[in-house]
Amino acid sequence: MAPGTHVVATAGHVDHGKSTLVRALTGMEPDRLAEERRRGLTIELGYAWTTLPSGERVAFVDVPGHERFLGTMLAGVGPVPAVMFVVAADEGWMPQSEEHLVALRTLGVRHGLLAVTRADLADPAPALEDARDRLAEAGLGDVEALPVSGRTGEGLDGLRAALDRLVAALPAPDPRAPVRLWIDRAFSVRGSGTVVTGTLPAGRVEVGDELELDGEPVRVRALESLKEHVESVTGVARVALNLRGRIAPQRGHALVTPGAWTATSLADVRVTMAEGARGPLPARLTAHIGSASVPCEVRPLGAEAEGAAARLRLARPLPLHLGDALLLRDPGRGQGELRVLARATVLDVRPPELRRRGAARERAKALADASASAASLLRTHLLLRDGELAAMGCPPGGRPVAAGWHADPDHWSDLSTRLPEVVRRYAADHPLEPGMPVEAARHELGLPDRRLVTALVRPPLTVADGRITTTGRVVAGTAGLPAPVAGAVRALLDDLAKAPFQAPEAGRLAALGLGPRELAAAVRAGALLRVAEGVVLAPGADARAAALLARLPQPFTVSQARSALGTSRRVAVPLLEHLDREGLTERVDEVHRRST
Ligand SMILES: Nc1nc2c(ncn2[C@@H]2O[C@H](COP(=O)(O)OP(=O)(O)OP(=O)(O)O)[C@@H](O)[C@H]2O)c(=O)[nH]1
Ligand SMILES: [Mg+2]
Repeated sequence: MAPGTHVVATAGHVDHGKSTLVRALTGMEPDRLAEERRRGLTIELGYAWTTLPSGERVAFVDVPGHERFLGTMLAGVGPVPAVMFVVAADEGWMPQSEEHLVALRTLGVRHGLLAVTRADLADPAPALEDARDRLAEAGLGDVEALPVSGRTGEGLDGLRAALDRLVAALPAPDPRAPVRLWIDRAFSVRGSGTVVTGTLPAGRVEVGDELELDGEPVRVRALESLKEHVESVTGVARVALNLRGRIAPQRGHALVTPGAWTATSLADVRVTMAEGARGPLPARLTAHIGSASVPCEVRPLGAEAEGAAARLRLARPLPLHLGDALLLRDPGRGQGELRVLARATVLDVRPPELRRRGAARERAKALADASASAASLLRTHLLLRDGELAAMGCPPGGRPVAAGWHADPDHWSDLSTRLPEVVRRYAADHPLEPGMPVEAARHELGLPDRRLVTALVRPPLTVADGRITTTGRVVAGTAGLPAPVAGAVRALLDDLAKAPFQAPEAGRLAALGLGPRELAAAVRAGALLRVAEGVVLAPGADARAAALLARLPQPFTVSQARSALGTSRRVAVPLLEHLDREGLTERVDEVHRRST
């Protein structure tokens, strides 16, 4: 395999020797500004690279340690998968060491090594042991820890070998992943136009590619990685792109594969407080992801006891996927206070509106079990297209129900029981028409695409000439019944449409003139479902009940089933027995059943 390139960010307290070490490893100057050299302080992100003994190449993003530049530090570390954590032997662990570590932990950085610099000034052992323990505790694992001196060169060969082991252990990013390149520098070059640089975390960019910047198309005219012209580059890599397009790129904006991300300023998230931070969160914060830092408002959705679901409103839209982690920082806090407050894990990038009373709490409950998956998204959105799921970062797992549409299984089974009812009611209301127009059924079921309706059609329903016809008697329903019976059954079905499991009481049946003989005829015609003597429901009520029961914690009791279905024991007991016979539920013991 050809040698690859890797990107490693530095981290650590101000003046602990990050830039000196990068300079000693690469022979390149990470502090390019005159002011930086004059003050001996990193202000802007620095970039330098070298070839390791194995032939692998590693680029460093050198970050500032000064507390005033935490935002810049986060922009540098944001898109980078690994870190070289620097602690000075003569000073040991310091406040910005801590702050940087909390930030790395919050961003989910899991790979790194520890360089204890300035080992020529003091015994490195105490600082090394202390820092190694802290890194392990922060989720970086049992990192390699090496004493080095950027001044004397001591330990540098060992550090190069350790860097080789670090990059060899990094997971290989997917070259087919959609591109999201967070811009960390943007400038104009006379004669070539706009150039942006950034760390490409995954995916592939090629000369000629069309990407998007804030919704505007841009064309990649030329490409460089580590100052060499290339035709294409795959992540992880430092890249410079020469762009054509009507754009004014800035740090914190991202170049993305068109259609592969959801640009949103509203996201539902799970908030995890940073180590050492205490809630409640202030309402106004700064969200960091990649090289972006965006003011935001956080609205907790549930009571605190119900977990940490929140709605994030960003001051400008960002291209996001489910599972993305945003770091929330309090821009208002002063010196010595913990400013990195929390991690916000994205759970929905198209959150539903919360209009009704109690909607926020309900949403919080739903988000408590949510994960970054297509199944979880479908529970909220019910129906989504392939492309929508991909743009939300959750490629569909299962098969589409129709023409690129994916459905929540419960919703789909609910629709498939509702369609025959809808068709039957239409036939009753329009006795002279040859069937229900597909478009009318689409409208009635509130579906976004007619192809979903045709996918729901099962025998005895069929589609012909844009209409759903009811071929057999089973759905023909009331059509074959004497008019008074048909009318009475329709009245029952109307009741049942409102409360599907509240079987009509004997008094109601008698008032409608439905005696045992009339009921038997209606059941034979498929217009009613007989559950037990004198207990009738609408056809399909059994499948609908089974779908609802499948959502209960398993196994369940009669009384749990009864309250889930909103009915009485008079109906629940025979209905469950009916479901047992149909194989939709089964008995576990004397009192429990489960869904099959
Ligand atoms: N004796 C000695 N001095 C060092 C060593 N590494 C860095 N220094 C000195 O420590 C000071 C700070 O070094 P930098 O490399 O600028 O530190 P930094 O971590 O990049 O600082 P910021 O970027 O501002 O956070 C400089 O005066 C360096 O010369 C070392 O290994 N030994
Ligand atoms: Mg520096």
